[in-house]
Amino acid sequence: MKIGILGGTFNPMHIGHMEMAIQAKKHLSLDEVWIMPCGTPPHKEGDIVLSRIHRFKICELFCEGEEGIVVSYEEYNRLTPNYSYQTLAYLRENHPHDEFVFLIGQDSLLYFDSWKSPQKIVKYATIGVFMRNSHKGGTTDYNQKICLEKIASLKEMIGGDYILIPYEPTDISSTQIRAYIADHPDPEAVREYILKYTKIKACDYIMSHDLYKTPVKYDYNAIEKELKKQLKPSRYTHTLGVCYTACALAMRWGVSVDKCRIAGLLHDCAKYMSKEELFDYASAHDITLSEAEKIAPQLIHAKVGAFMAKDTYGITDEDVLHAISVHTTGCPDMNLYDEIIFVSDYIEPNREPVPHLEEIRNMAFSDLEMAVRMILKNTIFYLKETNAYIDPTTQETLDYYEKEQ
Ligand code: DGI
Ligand code: FE
Ligand code: FE
Repeated sequence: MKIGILGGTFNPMHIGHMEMAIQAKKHLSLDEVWIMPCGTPPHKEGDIVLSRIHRFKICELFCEGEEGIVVSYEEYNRLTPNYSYQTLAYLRENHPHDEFVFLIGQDSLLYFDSWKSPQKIVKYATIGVFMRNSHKGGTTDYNQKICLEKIASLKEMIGGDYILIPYEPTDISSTQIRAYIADHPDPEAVREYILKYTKIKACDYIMSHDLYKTPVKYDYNAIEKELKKQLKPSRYTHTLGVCYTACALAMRWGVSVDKCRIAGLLHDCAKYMSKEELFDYASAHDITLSEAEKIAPQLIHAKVGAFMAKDTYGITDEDVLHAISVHTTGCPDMNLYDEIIFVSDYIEPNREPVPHLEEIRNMAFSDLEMAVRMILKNTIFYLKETNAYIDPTTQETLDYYEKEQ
């Protein structure tokens, strides 16, 4: 096979990368192009470099449905930055019957001789150079001239085969995307912007995992102190348990630890109120209660809790508030934050043992949706056993998660 190698940090991948891959494949009649994100990029001060899990996943979502353009995991497990000649040596050894074209940009060509061991690189692969068509930095003729001159001098110095790939560069960079997200708090604006330069699934992934956002810092000490005053000691202990379990799940599932930490802390912040107080609070603040909440008032603390989180504790993050408001019954199609708080509430270490608890705890770290489903099944079973009223939302949530599996 003839394979093009397009390496980089892909932080994140965008349409510019994809267009290069497609153009190289077409122009050089390649069988495949391997998008090859590095495992550990060289350190650059001030850059948010995503965990490799996210960078590779975004590339995967990008390459879905693109024939012959695949994500290569050759570098995934590298824990230190490595040089291109090392990667190519490795590829040469492990794929002796394939032919490789190492794809680089025009700018990289111009200082190619300052790379580490360029003479080895050209021994292992043909060099495919993306040459800009009439864009920044001069006309096609000019670009071609400087590329050809450089190639002639490289050939003399280190030998090798070089092919030019004319292409129209897209005016976007990963740096621009990261900066835009960090600077714009409005999710709609961010979504509209990212969609221009990614594909919808990759965009959804970036949005739902809050990637590249500047983290909001909360005053955890002050909030913990206040909760400790308000809640019974056992409820406060449970609260801390939910908080740290939610943090662990945030780490496992790659979402904001801060959001899970604050939602975990505040999820039961209204739990100190009696039924009467919950009704009074709801009516005083125009919080509409469902029929189910009127029948089973212990459900109200979720909605009232979300209101208090905003009103008393000053939390404005919609993900956090939503996760609190649905933490008791769940709701169909919960997002990752909702699911993490819902599950943490059930599995935190101080919980009284219930059937299947160990299995659910295990499952939360391997299949979060399955854990949600198991909890709902348990809860409904327990409510039926005790002849308690079942909130239709709890049932609808279970139905949804059973269909999803
Ligand atoms: O607040 P926590 O005790 O930490 O836990 P939670 O917010 O899940 O609320 C617990 C209570 O809510 C628990 O006794 C089960 C109950 N619950 C959950 N779904 C339903 C429900 N109660 C009724 N009656 N109907 C439901 O659908
Ligand atoms: Fe609760
Ligand atoms: Fe709770």
